[in-house]
Amino acid sequence: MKTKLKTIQGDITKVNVDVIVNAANSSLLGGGGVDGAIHRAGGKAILDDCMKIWARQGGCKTGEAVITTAGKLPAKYVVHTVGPVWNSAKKDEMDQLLSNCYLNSLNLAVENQAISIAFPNISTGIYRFPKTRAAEVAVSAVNSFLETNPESLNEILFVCYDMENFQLYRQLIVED
Ligand code: AR6
Repeated sequence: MKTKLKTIQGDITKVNVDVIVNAANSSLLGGGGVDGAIHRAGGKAILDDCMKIWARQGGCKTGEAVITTAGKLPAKYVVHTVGPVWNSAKKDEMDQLLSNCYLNSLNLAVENQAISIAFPNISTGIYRFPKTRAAEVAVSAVNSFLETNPESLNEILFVCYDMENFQLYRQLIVED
């Protein structure tokens, strides 16, 4: 079955999918924004797993992704990825790193037998990546994943918290 791509507006901690993606920082030890919301709603089990990863590999580099339990969340797993902190002097590098976040998260989800995944708008909050540019990078990364993996997932969701992002994704995505 071909993967369905969807955009919704809301709180990612409430979404019922196998994998919720977290816009984390390289320490993996929590923070504000969606990261704070995921740790609060999922409980201590998520931080415990993050600390184990931290002890093993010293955190997570920008563009890379790691997987933990989802604790009390409806999801099975949380994939923590670290988006780039926007730097307008390095636009191409920014795009590549943000694209890597989406691709590495999707690959990790598939490796863990997930069939559905939800993404927040990585880097568009505290890390200040321009929203239009971030949405274009996100959609193009997901589309390039789907070219080589058209059926490995049932559903990919973009969960937009703010109206501006929701409108942007609505324009970029043609839902079937
Ligand atoms: N559900 C979905 N999206 C959300 C939620 C939520 N509950 N809460 C916020 N957003 P941000 P970043 C949106 O700042 O820019 C943390 O401190 C928000 O509107 O969470 O990647 C980390 O530890 C925005 O569109 O992440 C890092 O230090 C998007 O999520 C740093 O922030 C991302 O905003 C990462 O910054």
